[in-house]
Amino acid sequence: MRIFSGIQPTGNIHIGNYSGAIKQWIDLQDKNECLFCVVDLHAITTPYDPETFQKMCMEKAIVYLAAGIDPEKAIIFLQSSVKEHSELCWLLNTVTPLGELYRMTQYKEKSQKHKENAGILNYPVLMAADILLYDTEVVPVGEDQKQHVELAKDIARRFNSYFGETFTVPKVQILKTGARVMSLSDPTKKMSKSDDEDSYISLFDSPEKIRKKISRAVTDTGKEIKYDKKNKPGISNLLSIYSIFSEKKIEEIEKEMKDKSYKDLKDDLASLLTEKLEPFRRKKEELSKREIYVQEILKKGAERARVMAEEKMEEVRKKVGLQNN
Ligand code: AQP
Repeated sequence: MRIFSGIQPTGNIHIGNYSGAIKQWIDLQDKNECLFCVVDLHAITTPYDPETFQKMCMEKAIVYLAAGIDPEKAIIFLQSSVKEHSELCWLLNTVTPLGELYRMTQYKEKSQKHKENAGILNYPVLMAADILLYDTEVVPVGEDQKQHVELAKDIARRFNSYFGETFTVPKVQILKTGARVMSLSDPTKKMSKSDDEDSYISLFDSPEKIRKKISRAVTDTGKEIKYDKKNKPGISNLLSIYSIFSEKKIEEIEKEMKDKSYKDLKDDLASLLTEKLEPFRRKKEELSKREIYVQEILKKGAERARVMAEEKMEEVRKKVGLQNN
């Protein structure tokens, strides 16, 4: 199967990005044709620093590698190095009703949080272009991106009906566990890298930071360690994170924690995360010293993606009556 997914280069990759997206990518890369992209064009829709932006993009490529994406198996590249993403986005804009963009949850949230711009509104059209450009069959993402992939499917269907069969209609793939990790400071909101640092655990946090952040995580009234999202959102989130990283069922963890306190749960979780995230931190440190190697991976990845994208765009231009030169 052809797989496409991406992460924005701004902010620190957190355990939510890992469990919602990257963990799936690692499982998929062995048996599928995978394209994993650092979506830099998406990231510039919200405030960022142009001076450090290239460094951030490079860092995210390192994160992919450190987390276990194998460049021999998957294509890793920067979105902006394949110009066809932007070109296709423009064409898809012409078949996307504005009303559908205004109802996107992420648009509503981001346009409240930041100064509104057309890029925030058109974010999902660019995402549709990323996906459709490669005739992607499966898009592995976290729960929050489901709505955007559904829109990409609608855009593909609409385009196909106007101009004739052109795009593969993709499927979204969301894991049952870890698709929506919640914020440590407000467990009713999803963990997000653009929020306060205490609200998320980065994949590369030091053991001290992990312990500090987990010890400060918001919990609930009562004493019982029980998964109950409605009445115990804080404890439920900690149990979910525990389950993701221990690969144990929540019921099993509840049993183990039966006579323990919230503090015991936090201590155990901090130790578990420290142990599981340690290899990522070590690999990242190692790769940070090999910048040329990482640049070469991105260059090769872009070359491979470009061949696929150019071929598809030729077909698309022909379909919409534009010139191919
Ligand atoms: N809390 C989460 N739980 C599970 N999956 C998540 N993802 C994001 N947050 C969670 C998944 O991570 C992938 C990459 O996300 P992104 O960087 O493209 O943007 P995002 O979804 O907007 O992620 P953030 O962390 O909230 O970033 P900011 O704060 O920059 O907007 C996606 O597959 C997403 O589902």
